Amino acid sequence: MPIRTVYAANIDHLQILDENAVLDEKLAKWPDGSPVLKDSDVLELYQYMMKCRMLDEVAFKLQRSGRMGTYPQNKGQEAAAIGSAFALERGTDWLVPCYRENAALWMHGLPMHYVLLHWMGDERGNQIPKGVKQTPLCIPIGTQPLHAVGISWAMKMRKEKAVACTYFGDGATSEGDVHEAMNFAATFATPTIFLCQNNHWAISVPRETQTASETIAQKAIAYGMPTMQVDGNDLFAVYRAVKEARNRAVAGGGPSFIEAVTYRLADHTTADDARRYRDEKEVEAWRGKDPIIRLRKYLTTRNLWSDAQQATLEQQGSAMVSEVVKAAEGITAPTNDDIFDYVFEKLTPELELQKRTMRTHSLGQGIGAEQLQR
Ligand SMILES: Cc1ncc(C[n+]2csc(CCOP(=O)(O)OP(=O)(O)O)c2C)c(N)n1
Ligand SMILES: [Mg+2]
Repeated sequence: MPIRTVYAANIDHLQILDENAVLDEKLAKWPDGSPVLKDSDVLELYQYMMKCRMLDEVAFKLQRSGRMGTYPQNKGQEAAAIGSAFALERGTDWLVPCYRENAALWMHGLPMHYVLLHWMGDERGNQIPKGVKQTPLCIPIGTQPLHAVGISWAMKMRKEKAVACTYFGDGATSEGDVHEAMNFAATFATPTIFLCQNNHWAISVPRETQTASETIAQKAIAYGMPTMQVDGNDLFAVYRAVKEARNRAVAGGGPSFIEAVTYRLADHTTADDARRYRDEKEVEAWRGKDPIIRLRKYLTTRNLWSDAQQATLEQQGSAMVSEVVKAAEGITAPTNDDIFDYVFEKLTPELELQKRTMRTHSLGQGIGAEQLQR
């Protein structure tokens, strides 16, 4: 009996707008001939990306001047965030993020200062307003894909035409949770989009050390879901891939995996100094693939964007950023009650006493069992 191949696979890589801002005219159209992204869309999305970058730079300075705890810059990954967010339905689909896709959250209705509040250590930044379909920033690496699968499974049971898109990094794919999430999603055909932002680094661990796989996308093959790699710095490619994944999911086709190949242009967070472990030449090469520069070049070549428009955008952006910072820093101080009010529906007698006295008997402040009974 000859040996048979029982399974063979390949991973497609999609790029539509290349590093030199040259558009693949064929891939930039849907099969019916309509554009994947209209000029007006590209203009709008470019402005979103610029504003995100401007707020990112200011957030960095807030940390450096002691006005914020830690901050992970999104710099370089704006196309992956905005391209995917634009392919999802605001108010219908769920975003289940990590912490490097701020622009997607803002586009789907999160007030921009909430992200700053989060990193300033104010829990109110995590109180997602009603109607905004997203979960708070998730710091425990790789845990949020499980939440996305749970949400999308519920949506499937309720026969809602919606998806949950979860964002995570290359490093997260070494966590068991991500694999359990993928296995469950594919087996139960949940409408989930797994969007891996492969930015080449997990703090100081390079992609090559993270996994022996050639691509991250191929891991999803094992779970039995459609998977592909896209140029994550190419707005068109990210948008197209996520749109296709969404269409498939709402038609009952189950989950998809998308590896967006991008690069973290800044340090891991403000608590990191990437010069200690990565080569400046590598960073320089990726600066040349910056999604914002690429898109501006594209728009300029098509006479859709001018230096004057850029100057106006920068002025508007900087006014907007000041307002966002003002909203975060101007928030009233939390009250003592906030410590108690959001965990239990009804406080236990002991917590009730602590709330009333702002003391805990375990610290020997004279509040004992007899007071608890009153
Ligand atoms: C469960 C868990 N383990 C470790 C950490 C510490 N940690 C924070 S970020 C990070 C690297 C994450 O890398 P990646 O998933 O590629 O995301 P990126 O920061 O590159 O966007 C690690 C290990 C954590 N937050 N959670
Ligand atoms: Mg990473």
